[in-house]
Amino acid sequence: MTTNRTAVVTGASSGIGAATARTLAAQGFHVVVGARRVDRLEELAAEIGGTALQLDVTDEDSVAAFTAVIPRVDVLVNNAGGAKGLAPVAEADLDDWRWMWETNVMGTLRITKALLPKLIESGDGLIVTITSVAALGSYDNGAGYTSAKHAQALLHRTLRGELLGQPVRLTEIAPGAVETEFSLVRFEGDAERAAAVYKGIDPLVASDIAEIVGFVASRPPHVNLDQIVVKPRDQAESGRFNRRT
Ligand code: 8X3
Repeated sequence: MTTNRTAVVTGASSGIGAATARTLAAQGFHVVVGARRVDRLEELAAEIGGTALQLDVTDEDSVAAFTAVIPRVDVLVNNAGGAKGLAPVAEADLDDWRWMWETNVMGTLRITKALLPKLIESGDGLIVTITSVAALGSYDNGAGYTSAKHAQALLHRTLRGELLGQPVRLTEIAPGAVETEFSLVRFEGDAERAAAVYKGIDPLVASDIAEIVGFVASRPPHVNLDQIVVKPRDQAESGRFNRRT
């Protein structure tokens, strides 16, 4: 691994994570990409001249092995996360809730906690956490996801105060509908149901979010973009869309 400025991107095998890795590499960062699907990661790392490392943010040992071999971290992008299911609280699937809390909340905590000393040591660290508009409000049938995203966001926002005086910036990006594998995962591979989420709207795409991360990462050290909320023009809030039929 090089001694260049290094960015670590979690959940980097597809979607926002992969697009962000490409953007940061184009800005001159050595990018370490982590995810469970190593085959996809290796292709991406070869394309951008980065480093692919297997990572399961829900697994302590995996996080320890991942973080131990990264000598330097200037930018951390907490992107790993996601939703499972869409059910009223009265019918909540506890395993789905556990998965969402483990991935979004505990995953962000594990990685951030482990890499914090290196981010501080860099002298100009940046933590970008990809939350969601689901971190800003509630919607029916979405409590497993909205509650996890709120908790992840509060973890991130709390660090903003706790790290005051340290050379680390913190940016939360809260996207609305971005057409990625997000809905395919939420609906356990049901492609038709996933496609319906974006039907009749012009959703954001992964590179829209990656460009924002690139903008944030290229600001001078004294500029902290605290929170960026980004939605398609066709979306006013979670679940409220202008759909053309
Ligand atoms: C997902 C945001 O608006 O697609 O994080 O539910 S939305």
